Amino acid sequence: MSTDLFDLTGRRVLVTGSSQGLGRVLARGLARAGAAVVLNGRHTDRLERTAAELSAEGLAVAWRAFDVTDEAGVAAGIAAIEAEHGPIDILVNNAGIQRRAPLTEMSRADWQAVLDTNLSSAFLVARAVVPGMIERQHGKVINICSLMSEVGRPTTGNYAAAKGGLKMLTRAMAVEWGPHNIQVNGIGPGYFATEMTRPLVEDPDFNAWICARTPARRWGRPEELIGAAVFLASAASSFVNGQVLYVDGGVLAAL
Ligand code: GCO
Repeated sequence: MSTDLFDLTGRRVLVTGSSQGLGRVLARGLARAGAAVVLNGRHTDRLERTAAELSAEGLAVAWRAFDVTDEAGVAAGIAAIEAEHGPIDILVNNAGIQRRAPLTEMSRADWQAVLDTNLSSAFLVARAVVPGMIERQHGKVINICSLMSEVGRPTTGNYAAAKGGLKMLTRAMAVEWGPHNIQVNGIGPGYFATEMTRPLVEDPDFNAWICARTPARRWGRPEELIGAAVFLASAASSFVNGQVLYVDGGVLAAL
């Protein structure tokens, strides 16, 4: 099997929400596969620090701070990236937050913040990036969904609604942009130990429950998502469109 299938050399990828967490891991993994990476987040200091760390490894990294929920900020940010660095060939819509609460106690603000960041941002950023991909007649969009695109659990109703919507938005994007040689797919992480899930990892009862519930009997390691990202970002997935690839240790396969 030629490894060229998975080579991202000469491609530019934007990963939203990539100054830390899974986004940072995905950005580093895609850069190690040959891509020129553009980091994104809201906090300039974090972006500078992460860019310096990845650059010190010899990776091709740039960054642009903008809020993925701000329509004007997204348009300006994408225009600046493409003017300064060149066209975006691969978009990874990774930005996401959690605001856990029972639905009957959830504020409208927490509902809206999760829907805006985890769902609407993918629409706003893709709407700014994809016209260029259409013009060039090639591109990749990867939406970071979740096992909560399929199942929920108490206190994550806003998150599950957003990630469920992101699965369907992935399909909607795939059918509209497929004729332009743009493949749009999702990655659905199961339970991974990150900054966002730290409270869960450190909860002995939750930790025990998740490990028992997952056929792999453990939490995922963030770097275990890189293979799926490289696959969906590369020529190896040129006829894959509208799919969500779950990387969950088997949890969705189990009763
Ligand atoms: C939770 C977790 C999950 C995971 C992840 C799974 O509260 O149950 O935050 O939502 O973060 O999204 O893909």
